[in-house]
Parts: sequence; C-alpha cells; structure tokens
Amino acid sequence: MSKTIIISNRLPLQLHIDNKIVTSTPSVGGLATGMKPVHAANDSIWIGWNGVNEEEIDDSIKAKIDSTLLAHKCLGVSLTKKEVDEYYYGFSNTTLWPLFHYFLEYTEFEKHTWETYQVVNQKFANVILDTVESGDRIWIHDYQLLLVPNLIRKKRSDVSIGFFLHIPFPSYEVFRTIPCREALLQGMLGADLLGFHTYDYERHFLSSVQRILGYDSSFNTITLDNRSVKVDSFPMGIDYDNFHESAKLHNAKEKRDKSIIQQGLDKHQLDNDQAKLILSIDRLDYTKGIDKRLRAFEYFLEKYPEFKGKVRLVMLAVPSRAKVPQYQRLKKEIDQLVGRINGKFAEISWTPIWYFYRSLPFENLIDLYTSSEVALLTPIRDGMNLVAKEYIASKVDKKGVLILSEMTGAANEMSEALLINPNNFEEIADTLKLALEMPEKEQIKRNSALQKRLKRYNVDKWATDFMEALKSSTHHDKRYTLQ
Ligand code: GDG
Repeated sequence: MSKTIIISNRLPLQLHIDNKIVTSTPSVGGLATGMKPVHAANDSIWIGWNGVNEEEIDDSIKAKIDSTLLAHKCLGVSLTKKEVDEYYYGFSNTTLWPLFHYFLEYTEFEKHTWETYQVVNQKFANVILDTVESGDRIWIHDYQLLLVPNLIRKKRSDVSIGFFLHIPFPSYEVFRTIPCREALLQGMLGADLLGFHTYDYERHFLSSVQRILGYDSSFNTITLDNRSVKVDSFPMGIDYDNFHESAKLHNAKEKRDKSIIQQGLDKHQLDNDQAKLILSIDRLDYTKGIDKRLRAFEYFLEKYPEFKGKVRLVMLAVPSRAKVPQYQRLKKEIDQLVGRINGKFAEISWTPIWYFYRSLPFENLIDLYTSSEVALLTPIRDGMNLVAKEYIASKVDKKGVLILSEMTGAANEMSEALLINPNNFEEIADTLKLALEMPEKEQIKRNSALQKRLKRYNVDKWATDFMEALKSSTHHDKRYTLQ
C-alpha cells in the first residue's frame, strides 16, 4: 500500500532531553496544525530535523530519540552544529528569508552556507530515499528544502512529489539577484505539483522560470523537456472550529478575562481599566513590521490625543531566530521604541503599550484574541498570516475589528478587514480611529462574512485540496529526469 511522506525542516514534535531521558511535546504553529489530518492518516510518516546537534549526543541517546520519534510516526534527520548554523541560520534565514520577503539590504550570499544548504538538502533527500516506495506521495514544505524535490526526482520516477512554499515567492526582478537562481528553480521543478499561498506568488514563480530557465507555461502547467509540472495557489486556512470553540469555552468561563494580559497590574487598576485593547501577535521578525507599527501607534496618539488613556496596544512578540544578527538588532530597537513611547505618553494610571517578549500557551492566545477590540497586523511582507484568521475565528459574538496589511497573503481573502499600507502612518492612524469608533452592527456584518469564508476554507480543506491536486497531476507512466 502506498503511503504519504511529509517533509519539513522541523518535526511536529519538540524533543526534551533531561538526564538521558527523552520526552516530547507537540509543536505549536500553523504547519504542525495544518498537516495534522494528513499525518494522522494510517499510512503516513513525517521527516524533519530532530532538533539536536549530532555531536552533542551519544549512540544510546540517539537510539532513544529515534524510537521516541518513531512512536509518533516521525523520522529524524541528524545535523551537526555547523550544518544547523550554515544551512538554517545561514542560507535559509540570512539569504532566502530576507530575499523572498524583499529585504535585499539584509540578504547575504556566502558560498560556504550555500554549499552546506546543498549538503543538508541531500541529507533530507537520503532519509526520504531510504523509506520511499513505488507509488508513495511526498509532500515537501518550505524554503529550507527547495532542492529536495529534484534530488528525489533524479532517483525515483515512480513517486508523486508535491512542494508547498509558505513564504512569498518574490518578483523576477528580486529573485534574479541571487547567484544560485538556476539551481533553486531546478530543485523546485523536480516536483509534480508546486503550491503557493496566492496567485501573485505563483505568477512570480512562473515568470522567473520562463525568464531564467526558458520554460514556458500554459494553464498553470510548465512543460519541461520530458514531463510537466503543475503550479497552483492553495491559500492556507486555520483549524477554525478549534479557535471558535475554544473562544466559546473561554467566554463562558469569564466574560472579559484580562487576567493574563494584565499581569503586573493590581486589582484596583484592573477594576478601573476601561482602555480598549489593540492587539498584535507575531514572531519577532523584521518582515512583520513591528517597528513601523509602534511608530504608527505613536503617531496615532499624537494626531488623536483624545484617545490617550482610552486605548492600549498589547503587543506579543515571540522570540525567533535570535542567533541571526538582524534579529538581535531588531529586538534592541523594539525594546527602545516601546520604552521611548511609554515614557513619552504614560500617566500614573495608564501605560500605552503592554509588551510581552515570550511565547504563550494556547489558552492565553485565546484570551488575547477574545479580549481585544482591535487587531493591528502590519507586516511589510507575509506569505499568508494565520494570526489574522485566528483573531476573526475567535470572535464568537462577531465583534472586533481587524486592521491588516495589504502586503500579507491573507489580505487577498479578507477584503472585509480594514486593509492598510504598513508604510503609511497617516492611513494607519486614521484607520485605527475608524476601527475604534466602528458601530457594532458594521463589525458584525464584516466578521460574519469573514467567518463564513474561514470556516469553509479551513486547514483541512487546504491539505485535502493539495493532496487531491497532487494525485491528479502525477503521471507515473513516463521516465523523466531533470539534471
Ligand atoms: C509562516 C509564514 C504563513 C504565535 N505566537 C504564539 C503562537 N503563535 C502561532 C499563531 C499562528 C502561528 O504561530 C504564526 O503563524 P503566522 O502565519 O502568523 O506566521 P509565521 O510563523 O511567520 O509562518 C506565514 C505561515 O508560515 C503558514 O504558511 O502564514 O506567512 O511566514 O498559528 O497562533 N502560538 C502559541 N503561543 C504563542 O505565543 N501557542
């Protein structure tokens, strides 16, 4: 019987090694949740980096790790510290991530990290090749593994290969700047099906393939010398029912439970606090526009001083890639900005920004979503942005206003949100005022339409649509290779 093999940089499990005992907890985040139904099916296996440095563990721990992973239908790829540094922090997150998000000034290209990226992609491919059998379906995820499709294709013509990119694919003018552009495209073209969040990313990819490799496409299909590759958009959804039902439970517990958010405030302040909450949640990443959001909020308080004491920005920034210098600099900048803005506007009974630099458990996330009157999400570029969808899904009474950057993939599907350009502070300030004053009837109307769509195009539908398209775009009858 054929099986499905899922491949991503990280596994849906996090391992903990304490005193030679290995335990695991499920990972949080969009990919782990999204692939759950596919992975839960009897015949599937998930391959990813096991999360530890190869040289730091002995054979007995390695065996324990492997058996823990296997119990959860996972296979681990072992990487050395140098490989993690150069493939993950280096080429993936200092070259591809900034380039694909249009941050050319942050994009570094170094020969040795590119070489390690190739070595590690081959390591992933080897683990797949050891387990794949004729007729299996392989679903590879994201920018860390762009070369894997063709590394498999070169050895196996009798399996289906799908690839999904979770971040934007940039325009040809940006993509062409990377020295190894041909190799990256050829790596991806080993797949039978290539999926993107939006039609625009798909269009950019097709244009790069045409202009760099000379392959034409028609009706979403690229014709290579001896086979074809299907390219399509599959906007990723969320586990709508989980967010909606959890929010319902949370609301039933306490009408407006600000307990988590208001850590550090005493009872007296809590009782007297009437400020409307403006929420933002992101990994601490320069693509998310956190610095601009803070500056826009400062401008809003200057332009509309009547809101002083009446609103509060609750900003959750989740630690991310703290080894990469640009992320360290960003952290410093955000710390300083929050300090400066709070220092400038704070009163004895009111602080304009509550800033949390940590990750929170799921229940607290629901607490934040349900308690906030407005969500302000201002990425400079974002493949999709699941937080926008989760915020709307959590609004059981349909009250709440989403302000969303038009540079996110999610904006394409969420036209009822208030869409803004994250570089336009004037527009953000005016939109914040509009959101804070929006009549409830209008909020309910907008959110009803959004919820209906999010419930229908949920994450199960995303995964099922992709797998169905993979089945129909695979033809095992030809022998083909792409060099
Ligand atoms: C990449 C692309 C694309 C966040 N903080 C906590 C927490 N989260 C969860 C959210 C959400 C996920 O993490 C973040 O997803 P996003 O889509 O917003 O952003 P990225 O991490 O950048 O993801 C992005 C995505 O892949 C999927 O394709 O949408 O464009 O960049 O689910 O809820 N979860 C918990 N505690 C936190 O503190 N439990």
